[in-house]
Amino acid sequence: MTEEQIREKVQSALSPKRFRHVEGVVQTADRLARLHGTDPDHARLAAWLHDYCREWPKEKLLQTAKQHSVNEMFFEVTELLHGHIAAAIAPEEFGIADEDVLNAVRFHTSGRPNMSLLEKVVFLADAIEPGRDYPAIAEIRKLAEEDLHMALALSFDNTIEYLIRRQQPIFPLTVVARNEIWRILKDGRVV
Ligand code: DGI
Ligand code: FE
Ligand code: FE
Repeated sequence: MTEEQIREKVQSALSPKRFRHVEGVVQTADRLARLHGTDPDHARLAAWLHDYCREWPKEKLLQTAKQHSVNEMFFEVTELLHGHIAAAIAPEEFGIADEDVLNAVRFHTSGRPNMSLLEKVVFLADAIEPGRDYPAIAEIRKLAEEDLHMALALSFDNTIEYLIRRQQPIFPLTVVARNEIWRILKDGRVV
């Protein structure tokens, strides 16, 4: 499939508002990939796909997750399933087989420990695309250009704070990922 064909297929699966979000993530992922030295074509591809299943009803997400043997730990917070399902059906529906691209789609909501550079770029692009707005965004946008890990750490903290304020469950892997990034930053280790 060409990028234009992928774009049209994604557009037909989403509301206009969410499709504009996806276009914003594509642009931002492309720019961050160039800035931080990972493949912009892979970043754009993952960005196009990341919310392909975002508007599916919960029952369809759960049923498809079972069919595709998505690890049951991800059933616990259904908000996380849309990335896993998009990654599970992408080889068949879009002809995409690159594992790094699929993992960037899979983990774009929760993050995980040991994320690849591509996973980090897509995760942050989703958080800072031009259509997003929340109190910490200006700082995270600025850091995303200068210090990818600091931007990621603040983005994790921001998500966790938001979930706590709303009395929502926090997915354990997100906490592990958040702790890992802060440890890397405080130890001054380069990854
Ligand atoms: O799909 P998007 O809206 O672009 O953004 P997303 O995939 O990052 O997040 C989807 C939703 O999932 C959003 O409303 C926040 C929520 N979410 C993210 N991490 C967690 C979470 N919800 C719970 N309950 N727990 C989490 O750890
Ligand atoms: Fe999403
Ligand atoms: Fe998104």
